[in-house]
Amino acid sequence: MAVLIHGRIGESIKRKEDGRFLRGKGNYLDDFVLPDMLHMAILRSPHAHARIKSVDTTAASAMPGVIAVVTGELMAQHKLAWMPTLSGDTQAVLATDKVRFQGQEVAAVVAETKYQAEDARDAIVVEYEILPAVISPDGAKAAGAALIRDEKEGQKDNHIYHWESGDKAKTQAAFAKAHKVVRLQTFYPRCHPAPLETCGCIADVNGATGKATIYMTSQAPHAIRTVFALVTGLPEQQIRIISPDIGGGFGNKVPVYPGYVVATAASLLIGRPVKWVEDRTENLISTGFARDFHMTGDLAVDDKGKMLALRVHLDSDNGAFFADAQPSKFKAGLFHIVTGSYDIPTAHVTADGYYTNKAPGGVAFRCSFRVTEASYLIERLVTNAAIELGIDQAEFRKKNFIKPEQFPYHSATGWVYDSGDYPKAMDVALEKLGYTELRKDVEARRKKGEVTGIGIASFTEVVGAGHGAEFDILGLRMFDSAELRIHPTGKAMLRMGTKSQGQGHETTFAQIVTEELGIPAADVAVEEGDTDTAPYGLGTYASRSTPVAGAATAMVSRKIREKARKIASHLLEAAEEDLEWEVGKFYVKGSPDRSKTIQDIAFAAYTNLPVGMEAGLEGVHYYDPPNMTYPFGTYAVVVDVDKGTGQVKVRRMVAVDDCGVRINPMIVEGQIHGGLTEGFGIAFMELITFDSEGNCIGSNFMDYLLPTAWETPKFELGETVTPSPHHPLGAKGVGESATVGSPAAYVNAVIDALSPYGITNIDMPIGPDKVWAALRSKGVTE
Ligand code: MCN
Ligand code: CUN
Repeated sequence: MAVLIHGRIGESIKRKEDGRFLRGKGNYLDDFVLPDMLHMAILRSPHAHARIKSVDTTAASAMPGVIAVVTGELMAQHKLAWMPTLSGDTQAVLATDKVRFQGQEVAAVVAETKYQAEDARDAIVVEYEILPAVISPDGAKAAGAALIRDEKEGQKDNHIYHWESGDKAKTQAAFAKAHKVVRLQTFYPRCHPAPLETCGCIADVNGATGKATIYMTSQAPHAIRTVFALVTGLPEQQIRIISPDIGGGFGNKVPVYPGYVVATAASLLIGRPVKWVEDRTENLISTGFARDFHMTGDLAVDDKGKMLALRVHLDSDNGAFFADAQPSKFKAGLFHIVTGSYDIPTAHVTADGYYTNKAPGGVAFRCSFRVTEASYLIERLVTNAAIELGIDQAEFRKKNFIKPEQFPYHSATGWVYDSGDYPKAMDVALEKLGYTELRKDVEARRKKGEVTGIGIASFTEVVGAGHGAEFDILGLRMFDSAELRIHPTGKAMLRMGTKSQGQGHETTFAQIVTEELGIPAADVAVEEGDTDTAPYGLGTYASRSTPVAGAATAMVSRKIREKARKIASHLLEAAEEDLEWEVGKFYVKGSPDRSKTIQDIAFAAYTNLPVGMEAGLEGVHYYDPPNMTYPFGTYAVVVDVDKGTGQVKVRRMVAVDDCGVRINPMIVEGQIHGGLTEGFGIAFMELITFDSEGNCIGSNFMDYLLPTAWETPKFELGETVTPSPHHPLGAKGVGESATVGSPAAYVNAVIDALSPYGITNIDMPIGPDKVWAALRSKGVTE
């Protein structure tokens, strides 16, 4: 009889980590207090662009409790005034020559208490000569624009990169034959991941042993260890990065920030631990932002409504330093996915990156390396095209979807989609929504003068980088790892190269071990984030943990199962070939009573081994996936617009996701709820913008509006399951899907509602002011 083993794949078991989180017993960075610890505060530039004439630290140095005042000049003496970025550019650690964005790090104070450090910081006197600020790619291109990176040899303008993908000639030829070309010019504005916990570190360099232990809010501790070793010259075994519990990352905690470098240098020089924790404004104005893509898309369609070709140009606003985190081959990230869910025969994409006087970054915020922008553009363009062609949005999509039998599908930009069933996900969504009836209802309401509409987005994502040959960060191949040790009593310890920030890894990865070995999930401890103990991995972002480290966990479990079979054969005195595996035990074929559980076998691995066999039951696996995984879904939104105020109300939001096999359905739904909320925030509320002098507007939660349960609509979820053919469990990543797919659905609904008035675009966030102005511009009043 099969025994029920708690926590297998598909079971919505409660999150193991929540016991400590719900009791306020998590261990976040700021909870750590080390003996003799000092505190650091950073002085930031009030100007977006200015030459530094002088930095006077005399008064600050004399303030109570101050141990050191660190300037760019001091860092330069140690060759640490500049550091490399993830994109192979350089970034100032502390400014020496100029400041290039508001909030840039200029100097730091290390003192006995945080308050003393902050008071002394305010006593540093910096003399600036203000320069004109560049705040957009258009500004960066303009004749006579201020040269931002004048310190870079050979840099004569503000252009960073040009990048192309697809087939230009073939695309041009297809456009020449088109029945109709629909154009959408749209801006995906700068927004910010804004995790509840801001970024920070405690650097503890031990003067006696030379070992640097750095507690850090990092999504990728191993990669950071290697980068630190390369930048500082410290031997890598002497560097230990510990990422404790993380209070949300959303991509914000991937980059290396100047504060980490300064705190580490300060600890090294002073010989005491140094803690640095950002406040909210510092987080919003200086750390990894997201998007800021200005996009133009042209879609060529034939007279039967079939898509013929796609042409896209984008200008990317990268801020003052090119610090976008993306695989080094892909300058505009994975924007290649811009043909989305559609069988478009040919496409051509061009991208140009520009320096501006804004904070650097660019990859953050549940984005899978710019898939978000690509998905937004194609889904907006497809709805606009349907409206312009007079075809139903859903029908136009169905007519052009990649068909289930076309997988593995080779996209026009050279990518191979692993699996998908787009029509099915759409059908489930339309059914749930009651689409046919709703469309009639929309028509009826419009006749009564109401402004209402339905928006659809049928997104395709690409997540789970590597494989390592194509995907790397600074040359480090994007594989990932799992190390599993089974203790004599049958309990287990699983360690991985990834790092949860709230995604529930301690639960879901234990469930993979349960599925593969039959050890109950409660008996499997999962540990991540300590580079002294965890196997090497590239970390958690791009929804890669399940596709890569999850696969590694399955593989290492299977390796261990093979050794377990040998031990079972010894214990049962039966040939290995005569043993059958059933989750949790081996039994002799035909005699199910003659069996040994995984716990019996684990004990034997330390007490009663076959002659000549190595003791123990453990292993490690480094998994380099053969391909990415391509989760997808259809989101549908119904909105009502108040003509008088421009207020948009989301009446319905249906989200059907397909992420292959779901390990823990409840956690997956939690991920989707979070993503739909963030997508809602981006579509309607959140904006990091700048005035003409480069002052950041959106530097606090009064101006940068995060949605709460009050604003967000009720989410109605659905699912389909199309396994990934190359993942050992058939799972695809899901952590970013809802943030990627939902903004276009929300905006499409608004555009559909406004389409009778000839309105084709409003840039996010769609506040009532913009809707009101758009309606008034078309002569619509109350
Ligand atoms: N999962 C599952 N079945 C699947 C896919 C995933 O049960 N088929 C589970 C996983 O096992 C994991 C969770 O869902 O517990 C998310 O898995 P995955 O899609 O692999 O994504 P990652 O774990 O790599 O998380 C990264 C992703 C990213 S890139 C951002 S940004 C983001 C996101 O996750 N940041 C988050 N979700 C977040 N959720 C929280 N609470 N906090 C963040 O900072
Ligand atoms: Cu781009 S945000 Mo997530 O990949 O950490």
